[in-house]
Amino acid sequence: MTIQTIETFPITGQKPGTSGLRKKTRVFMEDGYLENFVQSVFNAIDGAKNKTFVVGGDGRYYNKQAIQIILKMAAANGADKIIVGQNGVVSTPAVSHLIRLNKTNGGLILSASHNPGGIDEDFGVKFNGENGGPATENVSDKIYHNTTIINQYRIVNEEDVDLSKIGEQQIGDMIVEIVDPVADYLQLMKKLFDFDCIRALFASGFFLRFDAMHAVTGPYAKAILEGELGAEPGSVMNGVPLEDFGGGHPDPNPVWAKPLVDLMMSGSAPDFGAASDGDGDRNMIVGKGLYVTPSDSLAVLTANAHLVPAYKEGLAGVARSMPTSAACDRVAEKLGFESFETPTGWKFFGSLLDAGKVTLCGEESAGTGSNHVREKDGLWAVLLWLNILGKRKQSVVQILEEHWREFGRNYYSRHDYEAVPVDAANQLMDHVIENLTELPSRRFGTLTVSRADEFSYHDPVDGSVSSHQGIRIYFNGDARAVLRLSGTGTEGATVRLYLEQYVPSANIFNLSTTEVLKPVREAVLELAKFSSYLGRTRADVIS
Ligand code: VG1
Ligand code: CO
Repeated sequence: MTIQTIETFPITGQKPGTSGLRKKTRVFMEDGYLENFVQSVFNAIDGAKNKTFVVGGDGRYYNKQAIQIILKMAAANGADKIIVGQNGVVSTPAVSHLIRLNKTNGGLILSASHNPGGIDEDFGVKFNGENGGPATENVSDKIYHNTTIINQYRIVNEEDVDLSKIGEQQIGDMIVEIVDPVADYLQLMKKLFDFDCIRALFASGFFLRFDAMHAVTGPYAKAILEGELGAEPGSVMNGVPLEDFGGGHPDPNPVWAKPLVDLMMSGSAPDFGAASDGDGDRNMIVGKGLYVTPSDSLAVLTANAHLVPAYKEGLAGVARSMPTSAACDRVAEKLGFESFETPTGWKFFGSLLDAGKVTLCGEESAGTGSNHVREKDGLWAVLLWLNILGKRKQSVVQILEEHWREFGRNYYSRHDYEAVPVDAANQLMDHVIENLTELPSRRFGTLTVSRADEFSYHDPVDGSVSSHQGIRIYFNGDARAVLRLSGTGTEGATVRLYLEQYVPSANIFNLSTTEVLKPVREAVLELAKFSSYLGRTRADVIS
């Protein structure tokens, strides 16, 4: 085995404080770009010598080539063993599980999640630590620092590994173990859920449609839903992972999963519709004629998880990202456990999960998860819903109606303004931040501001503080608007506007979400001067 040490230059593009890198695929294909990031990761954890890692990706364009590079670099850096999913395809939650199950030193995930794939689209890589979750802020900061000073990386000059062949191969002294990406994950799901109950549900004539969006969950959904649980063959649509996801954005929301949502709103709707994203960590849930917002889904799961074997003792607590609606807080309050509000991103949940403070977590962007892994998990959420439906023997609509009758309803919507010039987006945010202290008691349309701040999070476990995590504006009458800039886009800036209005025990079919949210939308558009900074008030994607 010949180890080469290649001279290189620092790379740009990683956002400080993030455990990963997301860029155009062609940038990743430039000489040394991926290599510099991977070497920076190894350097950040005191090297790879005698360590074991998991490597897998969502199957997008450049996945396989990137894996070969990582394997050769791991060998050159002295790693003992790398566990790789067959053909290099492993969902993010399954990587998290493999890291934990095999007690490895972490894992590298190749994905740009919900961003489109292809040579002219996006690629990404992120590092997860030994708890299976996104690297801690400390490690992320080191990775970032390393990318700015790197001057060499190590790689071996060896043949490619055959990623299609299950079993052990070797690069020099390093073992490469190719595993079935679904098998261990399936075993975990069997432990958590009552598969007989879900089987009985399908046997009773219950129909489901799962849209894998040509992304990583296809093989998992087919094996588990159709294979193990007896859903009709064909229940999984777009089940073959494609390098460009069939040209779409593998983002499970009413815009990008429109065909599924249209089917669910039609006369021939099956009983249950669900979709997952590029790397399989998110989920969208749709009932017959009813789109379930991710915030409501988290609240319903929080209220019903005890019906399922894994959570029968009840929950330690629940956590939601700040922009997620307060619906789950109401459930936690009633059931008598704590609820936490964290910044966007899964790493903050990891610390609460590790400390046993929460059992379930979720984000408004359709990420839901629990203490079974340290990532959000799309298929897990679908199975949890199915198990609850099987137990309660009610439809999604009935369950939501009962939920809202009991807890009231948090009407909710997210409006994304995409590919905005970076300067314009920053000016809009800065303008609101500069005026925050003057906002309370000011009136915008029919609403009066009661409180406004910039969200800052104090981690109750490790005491770390994360500031500037988005703007919260509360209005009298239980309304809230949140403004933040996306950290995952690769073109210009994306301004995310999150709208919420609580209505006690609302009759769900009498009020439209657009109507209910109109006052808060108009108030925040005026207050943040959307038309002057962005030249428009219409959002590109509403979910
Ligand atoms: C988006 C979502 C956020 C999620 C993040 C990563 O981030 O809004 O809730 O945690 O994607 O999800 P942002 O910064 O663009 O709003 V994924 O599926 O890429 O792992
Ligand atoms: Co994802």
